[in-house]
Amino acid sequence: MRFLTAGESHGQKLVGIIEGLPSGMKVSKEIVDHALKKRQQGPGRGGRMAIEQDQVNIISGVRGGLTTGAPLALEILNRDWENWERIMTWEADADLESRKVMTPRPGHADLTGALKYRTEVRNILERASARETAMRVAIGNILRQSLTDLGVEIRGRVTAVGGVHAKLAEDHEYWQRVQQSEWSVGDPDAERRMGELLQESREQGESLGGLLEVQVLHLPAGLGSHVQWDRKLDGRLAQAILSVQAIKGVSFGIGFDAGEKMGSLVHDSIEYSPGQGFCRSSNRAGGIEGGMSNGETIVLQAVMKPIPTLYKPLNTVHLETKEIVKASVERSDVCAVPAALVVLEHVVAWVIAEAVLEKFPADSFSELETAWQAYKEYLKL
Ligand code: EPS
Repeated sequence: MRFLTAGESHGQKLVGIIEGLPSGMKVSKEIVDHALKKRQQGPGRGGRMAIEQDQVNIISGVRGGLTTGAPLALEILNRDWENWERIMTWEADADLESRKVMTPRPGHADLTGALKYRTEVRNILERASARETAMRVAIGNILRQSLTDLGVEIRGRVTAVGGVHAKLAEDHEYWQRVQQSEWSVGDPDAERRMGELLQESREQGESLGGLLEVQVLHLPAGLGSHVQWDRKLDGRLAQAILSVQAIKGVSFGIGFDAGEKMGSLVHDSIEYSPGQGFCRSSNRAGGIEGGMSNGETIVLQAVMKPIPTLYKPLNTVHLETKEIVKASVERSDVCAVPAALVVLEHVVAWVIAEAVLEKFPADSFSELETAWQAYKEYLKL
């Protein structure tokens, strides 16, 4: 299974193709659109999100609500295109001058991309933009829907924004608060302080990053493999997470604390109960050992840097004059941590679905479901 996306931030549309899906997977456009809407929200979003109303068009590969096994093609239109058509058109008479960027923004792909591709900065930033993540959410959501049908749940929460840390809990009420929170935070007090910090950042022309956590529940042991570097589930999840714009680090379970503690305080004892199979007494490993899911909840954390477009810009060098000047200011978000959480949940869904299909290769969802159930029975040993 594989996918590709294409599309510029201010181009006509984003497109995506998924290939290698089994037939018979249920696909709901409403569920995809709900995820797309959630990705657009959050208190720190800028002016662009008032223009867009992301919705997916399913072009091929689904009939009567079920995948057919053929490549699935998707598109999401950019409503902002009508303001950018003369600038972004492929036609030879495109207006290449009026939105030319000569002062690359530190922290973005602008400068290195322009040097590498020997092209102007706009050609780089249009594709480097996090706009592209809308399509990755749509693609991940198609797979997430089938994971839900198999009983796998993926959920996420924002655990800190700009140094304000939320109190964490695992109970149902807490997770309901996360669901209802515009920050995806389960601690109302932290949420209030995040709001205040956002206001301060906006006034100061600053931006804010944060910490995020994604969990995958009800996954059987044995997805991924220890035998080769590129089959390890934690390595594959890490790659997917780090591919999301502005994400700079990822860890699993107790994460970097593992380097600070004795082994007995890091590893999880193995337990067994008849009819239930093996489990762990704790989950410090975050659900992955030896590059394989171990049957516990997968728990991973990620760090998002503050968005590098600053309304109070840092210094840069003018590409022509080579003078030190202020970096260009493009319209941007002040904080997109809650939006990034939606993206992380969906890139995780893709990797997990890929690992499921490797363990249970199937041309139809019913074959997959049969093999999945049989394996889960076997694990009860
Ligand atoms: C982005 C800049 C802003 C964000 C954009 C990512 O867009 P614009 O330049 O049009 O104001 O809103 O995010 C999205 C469009 C999106 O859908 O998430 C950037 O430079 O990465």
